[in-house]
Parts: sequence; C-alpha cells; structure tokens
Amino acid sequence: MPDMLDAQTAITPHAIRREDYRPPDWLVPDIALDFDLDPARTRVRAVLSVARNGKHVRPLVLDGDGLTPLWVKVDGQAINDWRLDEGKLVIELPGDAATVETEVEVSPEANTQLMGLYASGGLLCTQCEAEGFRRITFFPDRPDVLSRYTVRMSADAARYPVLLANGDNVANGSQGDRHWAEWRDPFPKPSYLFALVAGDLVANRDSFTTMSGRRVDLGIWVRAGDLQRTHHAMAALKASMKWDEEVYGREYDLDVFNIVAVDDFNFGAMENKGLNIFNSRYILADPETATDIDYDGVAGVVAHEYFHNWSGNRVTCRDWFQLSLKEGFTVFRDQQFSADQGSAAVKRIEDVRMLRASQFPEDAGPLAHPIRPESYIEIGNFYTATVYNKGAEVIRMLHTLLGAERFRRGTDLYFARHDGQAATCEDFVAAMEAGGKVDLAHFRRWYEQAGTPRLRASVRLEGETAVVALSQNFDPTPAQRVKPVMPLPLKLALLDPVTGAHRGEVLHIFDDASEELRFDGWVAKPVLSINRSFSAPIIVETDRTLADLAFLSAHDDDPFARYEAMQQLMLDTLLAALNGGEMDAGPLVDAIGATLADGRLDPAFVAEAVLLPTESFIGDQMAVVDPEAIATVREHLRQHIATKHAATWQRLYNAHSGKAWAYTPEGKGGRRLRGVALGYLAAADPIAGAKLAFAQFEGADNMTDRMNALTTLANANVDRGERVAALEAFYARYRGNALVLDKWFSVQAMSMRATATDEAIALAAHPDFTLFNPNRFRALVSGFSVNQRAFHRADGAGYAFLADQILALDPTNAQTAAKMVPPLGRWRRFDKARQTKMRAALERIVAQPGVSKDVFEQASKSLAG
Ligand code: B3K
Ligand code: ZN
Repeated sequence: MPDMLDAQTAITPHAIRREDYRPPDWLVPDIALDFDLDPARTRVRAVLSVARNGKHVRPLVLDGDGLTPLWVKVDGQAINDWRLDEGKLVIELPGDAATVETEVEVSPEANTQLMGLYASGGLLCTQCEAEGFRRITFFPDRPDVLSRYTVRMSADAARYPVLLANGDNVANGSQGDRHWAEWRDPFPKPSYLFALVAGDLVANRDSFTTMSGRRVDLGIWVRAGDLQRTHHAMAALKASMKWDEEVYGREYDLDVFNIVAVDDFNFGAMENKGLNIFNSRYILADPETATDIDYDGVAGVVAHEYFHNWSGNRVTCRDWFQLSLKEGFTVFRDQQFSADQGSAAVKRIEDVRMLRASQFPEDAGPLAHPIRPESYIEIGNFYTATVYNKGAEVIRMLHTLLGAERFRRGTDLYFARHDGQAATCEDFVAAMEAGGKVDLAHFRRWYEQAGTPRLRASVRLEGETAVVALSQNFDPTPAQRVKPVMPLPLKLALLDPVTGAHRGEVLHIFDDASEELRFDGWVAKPVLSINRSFSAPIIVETDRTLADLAFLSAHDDDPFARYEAMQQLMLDTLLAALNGGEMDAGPLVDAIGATLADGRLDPAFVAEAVLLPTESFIGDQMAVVDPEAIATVREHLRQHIATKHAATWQRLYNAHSGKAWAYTPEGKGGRRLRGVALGYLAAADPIAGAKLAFAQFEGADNMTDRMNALTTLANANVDRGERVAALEAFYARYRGNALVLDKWFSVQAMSMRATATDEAIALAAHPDFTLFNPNRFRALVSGFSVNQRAFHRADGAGYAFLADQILALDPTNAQTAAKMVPPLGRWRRFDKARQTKMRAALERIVAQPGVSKDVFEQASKSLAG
C-alpha cells in the first residue's frame, strides 16, 4: 500500500530536513536474503549481521513499508518482544552486535506502485531507489548503510527460467519443478542498489575487455521476440565502458554486467550494481519502431546508468538530500558522452532546450528548490529537472572553471577519497577545490540557492573603448526571498560589426551585483556574444536589436550562441506582436534565409536553428501567459516563414529524401531537416502539405520519417482525410507494440489542433489506455499537460481532466501520479479566470480522502507557493 494520509496527518505531513541528518544507529555489514518467489505470495527471509554504530542505547529500528514479520529471531532464537512502530520493526538489543533474522510475505502481482518487488509482463523484478527496499524486507533503508549482499532465490523453473541478482552467480540447483540460484555481490552497497529479476528471458550476450585486460561478460535480457532490438543498446554499453576509461579513468569492477528490460517502470532506468533494470523504451530500438530521438535516448540512458557504477555506486550518497551528487554529475557525464558520439553543438542545444522546458519552470514556480534541497515530505518528488539537469549544469560550470585537465584531477581525487563511502555534495566540491587548486567558496551557493539568476548585459562605446555592463538579479522563490549574488562563469566575445570576427573568447567570472568590463581598440561598437555555449544556466537579457541578433545568427562562431541569437530573434519578433505592437518579421525571415542558404552548416544544426520556440517557452517570457494569442501569433509567423521560403523548404525536403536509412550523424541530420521542412511546407500549403506528409507516411522505411509525417498530419488544423487515415493505419499496424502505440497516444495529446483538448480527453476512454503502465499514462497525460493551448483551454476542461487522471492513478501508483501535478502549480503565470480554475483543481486533489503523501506534497506546495 502507498503511504496514505488520513484527514489528520494530511494537515501536518512529516517533513524531513537536511539539517537533521544523523549517522545510522546500527550498521549492517552483511545481509543474506532468501526469496521463495511466487507472483501471488513470495516469502523473503533476511539474515542481517548488525553492529551498533557508536556509543548509545537506542534500539535497532528497521524500516518497513506494508510488512508484517512472520517471525523474528535474534542470534538464532525466536523472540517476541519486537514491536511495529509506523511500519518500522523495533528490536531492543543488549549487545553491540547480533544476527537478526526476519521472514515476511509480499505479493508482487498486487504491487501496482512498482516499488519493491513487483510483476511486469510475466517477469518478477525490483525497484528500490529511493525507498523501495523497505517494501521487500525490514532493513535500515538509507543510503549510508552499506552491506555485502548474498542473495538466494528459488522459483518455478518453467515460468522463471532465468534468475538474476547483483554481482556474480555463485551457485545453482533444482528441486522438482523449482530451481534456485545464488548471487553474491562483493562490493558493499546501500539497499537502494539491490536488484533481482526472475523471468523467461533471453540475452544478447557480448563481452568487454577492460583497460587492465579483464574480461567482462555483458548480457542484455529481453523477451525472445525483442532480441533483435537490443543491438543498439549493446553498442552503446560497450562505447560507454570504453569512454569512461578514457575520459575519467574509470574501469568496470565486476566480471558480469547485466541489463534487463521491463515494460512497467516508473522512470527511465535504474543503476542497480551489476544488474541495471530498464524501462524497455530505453533498450529496444530498431529502425522500424524507434525514431532517431529514441535511439539517442537509448544510448544516453544506457551510458547514464553505466556511469553510475562509479558516480553513484562506488561512491554513493550519504542521504537523499545529496541526490544531485550522483545525478547531476552522472547527467553531466552522459551529456559529455553523447556530445562525443555525434554533433556536440546539437547536443548542447538539445540539453539547453530540455533545461529551459523542464527546469526553468520549476525554478520559477512554487516547487522551486536548490539542487541540494533542504527538506522533503516524499523523496520521490525530488527526482526533478533541478536535481538532475540543473545539477548537471553546476558540474559543467566546474568543468568550465577548472578546464578539462584540472577537472579530471578533481574527479580523480574525489573517487580516490570516497571510494566505498556514502558522500556529500560538499565532499565533491572539496575534492574539486583541492584537486583543481581553486577557491570554490562562492561557488557553493549554486548548491544552496533556488531560482534562475538573471543577467543583464549591454555594450556601449566610450571613445575607442567598448564597455560591457553586467548586472545580476534574482526573482524570489519560496523560502528564499533575498539572495546573495552568484558566481557566473560567462564566456563572451565582441564581434566586429562588419566582419563578424572577434579577438578571442574571454571567460569572465562575474561574481558581483554589477560590473563593467572594458575592451580597448574598438572604433565601431561591437556586437556582444555572451553566455556562449550556455556557460551558465541563467536567463540573459540584453539590449541587442533585431539586427544585432540577425547578425550574430549569421556570424557567431560559437554554434550555441548562433542558435541562441536566432531563438532570441524569434522571441523578440513574437513578443512584439504579443505585447500589442506590430510584428516586424523581416530581420527574422532574412536570417532564416541566410541560415538555410549556408551550405557549410550541419543540416542537424540548421534544423534546430530554424525551429520556432515552443508555445510554452514563449509563454515563459510573458508577464501573463495568453495561450490562445501565443498559438495564433506563432502560427501566423510560422506560415509567414513557410511562405517566404517555400521554394527553399521544397529544395531541402527533396535534397534529404530518398536516402537509405543509417543511424549516423549525417543520416540523423538529414531526417531532422527533412522533417522540419515538411512542417513548414504543410504550414505554407495545408492541402499539398497533407498529401506530401501522407505520401511520406506511407513510403517511410523508418520510424523517424513515419513519425515526422504523422506529427505533421496530427497537427493539421484542417480536417483532411489524410490525418484520420494515417492515424488509423498507424494504430492498425502497431497496436501490438506497446512502445510504438505510446507514440500514437502522445502525438494526439500534443497536437496543435484547436480541437486537441477534446481529442485528448476522449483518448482516456480508449481501450488501449491504462493506468497500470506508466509509459502509456505519461504518453497521454504528460503529453497533454505540456500542450499549452490544449491544456489551458479557457473553460478549464484541461485542468479538470488532469486532476481526474491524477486522482485516478494515485491509489495504484502514487509516485507517477505525483509527477503530473506541477503543470497545475504554474497557476500564478496565468490570468485570474484560469488561476481560479487551476487552484480549484489543486484544491480538489488536496481534499481527496486518502490522497497519497506524494501527491499531497506536490499539490499543497503548489497551492501555497
Ligand atoms: N537513479 C534512478 C532514478 C530512481 C528514481 C527513484 N524515484 C535512475 C537514474 O537516475 O539513473
Ligand atoms: Zn541517474
């Protein structure tokens, strides 16, 4: 059962605070687990060797969630004087060490929360991070208790022929219809990294020889029919292992590395020691069923989980407030890896787009928190874009400040100092400080402060000196009204206004409220290129004109800055119209023309550069978001760009058609630009566009081209037969493939059609929609909640729908339900009428009898903030 709140505790849910951290009272150096597996009734026996930690007389307290001991033994003797206190097993122990044994019974098939031991598609599997282990057995379920695990499991041999756990398989046997396996993990680990899988699986097997010449057996375990779709994941795994050796000097440490793909999973994947468990969407890929974005996602997540073996497993977190220690660092590592595999410029653009779409709104809303939060009610709610993606930006800033070489000295020192330990963010910063020989006193504020800093920058000419004036300020966030200035590593350059040349990029650490930088020898006022490569995760406001931005979009030699100039040009063009002025699209249309005509540019970059900002991102720039006006003005500008460059879009479309599919940077870039061109062609001429898209849909030999065509059709505001025909054909073809069917739901949920709200709501009644598969639920409900115009329809139908879905899911999967609350928390950004309706939806959620503490925390904080 999830943690349900009764009416009374709902008023004062228990908040856990970082400052209250205390070392564990008892340690558990060794644990032996014995699972008698059965989907309905699994028996779990645990033998814990416990040791008193320090001088105290406190009892042994073992976390438990929904468990009742069948019996308890201490040093081999059954005892009766144990008690349960809020689910925890409390045992008074006289000595300093003991062997404590318990047995419990759990029901994997009844476990819809997908935390602990659960059943998915005929498999039995586990998810323990953050607090799932306490749903399996009684244990001090906190990351600073590290134990050596021995795991024995027995199961029906026909139904569960494969039995996996962490570490090495040390013994096997059978008895009648049942068989058993024993696994031992030599590395002490916290309980959140425990894993077990039983099922009818086959493996794609391979091997990797490490830098010291050790052979590691690799296995990616899936259902028999999926084996052909595991090759990309295997290639990514081997590339990650090599990359971590080369770039961080990190070698894999066990003889076996297994990955299992499961269909029902609350998030992307899990880095359990030696036995990663993945949401199948981040393992399975072939050209027929996966888009290029899916391919990139598979490689990125495989790398991420693999990299956790050092940043997370060998060095783990002391407590959950330190989550960014492993997540921010590991996201940074996977971003670096992906950048090294293809176009680094495009990868950086994608990462920043993601940060702005998911993290900036968090920082600007009632759920804002520092990358190292100060308190939580439910830790599951803190696996956020702030902890992950802003956390990665903070590590990236350290990399920028120190440079690659000193950064590496810092990480080497960090791993050497803390190997085998549960560490803190402070430990990481201290190691970077010592290894990199740098003073990071002010830099630590990035761990303390919520909210996105705003930088104001302008240039003026004084005689022949260009003066760059900088200032920074902060919007207040909950619990942090006044904030100290932050050290901002700013990469900047001044471009000659005629040639576009500059005299070298400068890295300036701006660590003051305001400052002026002086550059001599300028006869004409240069054009400012600032926060190049997005060197700091901030909002930049400048006095650059449309002409300056157009100039930068054509001349800046930093690809990110070039992209950024075009984005700003688009935003300024749109915002002028949205704020009641005239739209002057001339400079933008010319700038897009110049980018499209520049044959030296990577097509993947061009595709990113010419895409308009999303409706939500435009809304983020407005004092009061007007979803209808944004959709209308944006669509108007899109048609204008489409028409002005119609011949070029057609030329580019044709140039990138008819190529054989290959997952290479060139292949991906071509498909991406072809897809963008198709969208513009359909905007210029909806009827011809629908025909072209339908032809592409039918003729495609890969999912990227097919989905691009389907997306264009699903967005079509005219009701052409092609739209319905393509959606029907797609459904008929892929209804047996859950991952592809998710795309069918999300493409409709995210449709830009004026009727999208009703269409999404109707899909919740579709027979293939289910509350029991998080991927399906997210495809429809998350997809819809980021569809700004549809979700914010003025009558509030979108808000009511989201609240209904959250409440429907909450009793069976509180963690996934809670993730859906934040879009409602953005109510302050909208007009009064919408605010009232959004708050009403949140109030209905908070008032729901028996609401989970997961959902309660998100909804109540959303109302208060
Ligand atoms: N560490 C897991 C996330 C677990 C989420 C728990 N609510 C996956 C990852 O970040 O690699
Ligand atoms: Zn992670």
